[in-house]
Amino acid sequence: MAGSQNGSSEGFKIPQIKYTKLFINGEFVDAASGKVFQTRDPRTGDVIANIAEGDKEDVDLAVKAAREAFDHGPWPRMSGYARGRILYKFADLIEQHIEELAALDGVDAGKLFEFGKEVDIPTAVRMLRYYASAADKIHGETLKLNGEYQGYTLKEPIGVVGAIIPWNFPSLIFFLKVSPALAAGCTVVVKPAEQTPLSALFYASLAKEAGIPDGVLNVITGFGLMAGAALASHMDVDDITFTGSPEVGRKIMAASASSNLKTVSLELGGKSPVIIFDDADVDMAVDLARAAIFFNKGEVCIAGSRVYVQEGIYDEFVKKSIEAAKSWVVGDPFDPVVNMGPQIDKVQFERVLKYIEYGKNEGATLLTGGKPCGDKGYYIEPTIFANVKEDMKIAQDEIFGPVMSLMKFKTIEEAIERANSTKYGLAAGIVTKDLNIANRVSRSIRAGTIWINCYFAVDPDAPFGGYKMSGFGRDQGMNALEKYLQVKSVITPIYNSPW
Ligand code: TXE
Repeated sequence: MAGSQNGSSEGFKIPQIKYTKLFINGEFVDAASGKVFQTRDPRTGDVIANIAEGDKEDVDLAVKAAREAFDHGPWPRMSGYARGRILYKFADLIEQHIEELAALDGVDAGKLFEFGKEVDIPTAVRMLRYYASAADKIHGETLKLNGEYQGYTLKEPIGVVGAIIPWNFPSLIFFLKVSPALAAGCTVVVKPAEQTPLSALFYASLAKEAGIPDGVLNVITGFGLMAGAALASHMDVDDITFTGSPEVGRKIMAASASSNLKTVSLELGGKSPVIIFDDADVDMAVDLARAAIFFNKGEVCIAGSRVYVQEGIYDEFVKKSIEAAKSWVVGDPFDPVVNMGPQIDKVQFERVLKYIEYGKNEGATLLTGGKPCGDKGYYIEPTIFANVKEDMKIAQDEIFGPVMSLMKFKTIEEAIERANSTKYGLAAGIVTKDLNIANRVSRSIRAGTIWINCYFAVDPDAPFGGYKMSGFGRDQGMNALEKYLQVKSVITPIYNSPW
């Protein structure tokens, strides 16, 4: 194992933790109960900081501030251009603090520091600028209508948005949700995951510095069962946008149904197939498949966790994939030679190891990995199973860890059928030089994103979301802006009023 697991990597100083309190109405405040919880470093399991534990009472205060800012404040009323300028400033400030932010996600989530600095947070910044530039381009339609009337539609911000986000991309998913909502003119209450509160609080302070008015962006740190549930069932929240597990997704829908029928959009993970055809360049396919599952320690909703390889290249692919997995360096995420840090916490670490046991017990062949590594922290070896059958748990459930399930197929029809044989439909990868195969397969896979000869090509302009139980609604692209807008029809007589 490369890299040190002892606190900071050589020469790297973990930043001081400046923000640990709830952010309500433009101020950092203690939880009403005075309670705190601990956020931990997955490299060691040690406590990083005590964080205010928000509860129903704090959610009520944050929603009240967001409601007031929406109903009476300047944010939804100012021009889209003015909102966009403030969001651009917000983006500039994030760039000025990029090292510190990448370090916070590194220590809180075990994410690669270099990747955070070079890709993850820059993508979050792009997301913010993408929607900043859209804020003054929100248009309705002109309606000719029949008879004596004509009309137009107005797009209006939906109101107070609750954003409940997970821990695997604390920065990117924060901005995936917050950027379009703010650009639309909404006010927002964010509930970050309890595992990763640090960067979200930092973003709250930068939002204030950028000039986002008080009450427009609030952050309530705390647990899902308390703070998250209170947000989902709040009578004054107009919309909930959620990324997380299907189990919690169901609870959020139920909370909406039994409260005020707020709109809901859900991104609930996946079990995405990567389908590699005989004509593929094997070395390229091995590289792609390795990154598709082991990137971010497999804690990625779009991880390519099922790899289908056509029989002609299967044996070569297997041999090379074992070598590739063995050369994927596990260690301290602050060490630049490292490819993969620790799993987020003890719960996920044990969950992944449990799935590895299921794989062995259900008769899959463990080709490489399968064990924890290091003497502390939550590190797991890059793991590959072969001879995986569709009905095994490791082929059906989202493991959310560095575990690849390899399967052999003969025909295109078989690949399509097997690729579609899970309850999920978030993403898929296809590797082939044959355009006809690529076209046919991409139209036959029931998933929200298809990558042909690439993977993880995420762009703010490409709508992102799931089919089937991967959820509904889209993040990214103009589709996401629409989620946070209401459409109002305004109708008027052309000549004389009938009344
Ligand atoms: O998710 P949860 P967990 C999947 C992945 C992972 C599994 C469990 O397979 O192994 O889910 O992870 C908040 N009301 N994904 O337990 O619980 C919670 O505080 C309202 C896929 O961490 O869904 C956090 O902020 N909110 C995924 C957020 O929901 C509640 C990313 C996600 O946590 C709540 C993460 C409740 N009752 C996990 N309970 C993806 N799609 O990328 C919890 N929360």
